[in-house]
Amino acid sequence: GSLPCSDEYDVVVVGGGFGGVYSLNNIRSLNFTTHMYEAGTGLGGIWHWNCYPGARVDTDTPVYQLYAPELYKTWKWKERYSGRDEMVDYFNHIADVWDLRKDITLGARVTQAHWHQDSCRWHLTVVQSSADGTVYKTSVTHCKSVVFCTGFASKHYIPPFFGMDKFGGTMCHTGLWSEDIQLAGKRVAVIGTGASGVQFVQEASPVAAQLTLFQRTPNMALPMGQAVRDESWNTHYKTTYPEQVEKMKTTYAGFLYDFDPRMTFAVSEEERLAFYEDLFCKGGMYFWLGTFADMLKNKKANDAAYEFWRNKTITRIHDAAAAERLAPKVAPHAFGTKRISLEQNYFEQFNRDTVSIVDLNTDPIETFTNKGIKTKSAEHEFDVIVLATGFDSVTGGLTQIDIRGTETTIKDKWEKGVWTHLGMMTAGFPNLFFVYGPQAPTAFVTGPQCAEGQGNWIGDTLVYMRAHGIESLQPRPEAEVKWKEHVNETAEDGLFKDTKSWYFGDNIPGKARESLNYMAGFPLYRKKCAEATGNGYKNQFILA
Ligand code: NA7
Repeated sequence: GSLPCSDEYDVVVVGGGFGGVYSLNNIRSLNFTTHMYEAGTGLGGIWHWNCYPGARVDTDTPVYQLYAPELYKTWKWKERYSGRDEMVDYFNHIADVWDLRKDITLGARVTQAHWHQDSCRWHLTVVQSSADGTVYKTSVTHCKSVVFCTGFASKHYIPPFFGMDKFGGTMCHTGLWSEDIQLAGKRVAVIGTGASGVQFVQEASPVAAQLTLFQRTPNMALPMGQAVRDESWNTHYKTTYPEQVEKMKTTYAGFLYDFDPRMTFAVSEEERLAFYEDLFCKGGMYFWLGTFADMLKNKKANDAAYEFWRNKTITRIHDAAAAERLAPKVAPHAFGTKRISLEQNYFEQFNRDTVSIVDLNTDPIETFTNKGIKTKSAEHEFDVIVLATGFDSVTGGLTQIDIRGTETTIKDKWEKGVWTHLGMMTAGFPNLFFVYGPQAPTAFVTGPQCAEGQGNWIGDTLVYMRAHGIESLQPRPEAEVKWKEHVNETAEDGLFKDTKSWYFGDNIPGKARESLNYMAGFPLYRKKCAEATGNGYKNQFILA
């Protein structure tokens, strides 16, 4: 039976990360009645959940923040790359300045969203639970529009290793970390070498009695170049921040730098190596997204970048066998076509007697045991097994919820591939918006910038609907077909498509292989979003 409606809003926001807090404030300032439900016990989204030791932002300050003057003028950053706890503090700052908490229910997971055509309303089922997971209330909220801000990494992925249930020690996925887990003096296993695995390894290695990394693919990690942000830095950047923000809007990934227009081999070898060196020393993503224009497009240019990276990296690792595993002579895939992680002494950890690597390509996991992990060649004993195995990225946050539109669910509609318009709406699901989702620049732009760019488009669309008495708005199916063509076309241009990665859904068995991101950069994306509203939205949307 269905529960009676307990709350009614113009717009409900689901999820309290960057997308959610920005949209909640924006939508409220546009005079809609609104409310946010967040499954976690605190705000921050990914920064709330990923509390594993070492969790840290890979985009530098002051880029990685929302741009509202009332927020940045009253906040001071501590480091160039913020740690997870600082991000949680920052979200509390946002909630204070914008007075958000009165319109937020924490510990409230939206498990169902069903469209009711007769009333043109979404009926949401909201399940509230306490910190220990005990459900204490299930209720129904009605709203005209809903904005899912569930992020690109809210559904964790645990591979089905044989015998997992046999393990008698502590086992945890990085995205579901519990701060109670002890690592000091323990024998620790880490599976996975994405951003989470790299950060965890470099943090846990110094304290663990023993750490074993189970690696399938080495991470071509770059030196972070961490730095302190002192009082004078904080004062200084604020004097030019508005101009910096304008600059960010013009670059590919929303950074303060962009690809260099020169081609790799258009300069002399000496010049090229000096440029690489400079990028490397700058730290962060410069060597990835601030390098020669053809690095991610031309195989030879890419090989040159890899060679430089490898030469830099192997000098840091004492043991030749370990060096070959972490930075092999033959690159396992084109440099930078999987998400690059930023590291702080990651490679030096493998110089410790207590830290080792198992190469899963030659020594695969056969089974978990009561005491640890048995690979083809050996049996390892552990107290803690850390699963840094990633997420059902980009789509999982939406497909894991029972979202039913006019005809079907999002999960079923996307069974064989994603269909969206502008990566923000999908046909058959009127008045349903999503932020930081599929077929948007999600993995290739900073979270805050995406939250604002998409959040503003959604806010403007809601205002347009209200002003014109529109009860329902959804993309035309033909607009989706065109968007998919455009997304796929832009993904063809470059080396990314030849590498198996979560960018293309390869990490989840059975997931359709296609570009889950819009890879043509945020500036062009903004332009496409603006164009789509032409002729009163009528060219690309069905209005009723
Ligand atoms: P990622 O980047 O998806 O990394 C997951 C890691 O887990 C990756 O190294 C995988 O190896 C590994 N993995 C996944 N399945 C298996 C199996 N079955 N066996 C062995 N190893 C496996 O997730 P993160 O949490 O690190 O980072 C997510 C994003 O957060 C990141 O990209 C940033 O945007 C921030 P593979 O590389 O596929 O061989």
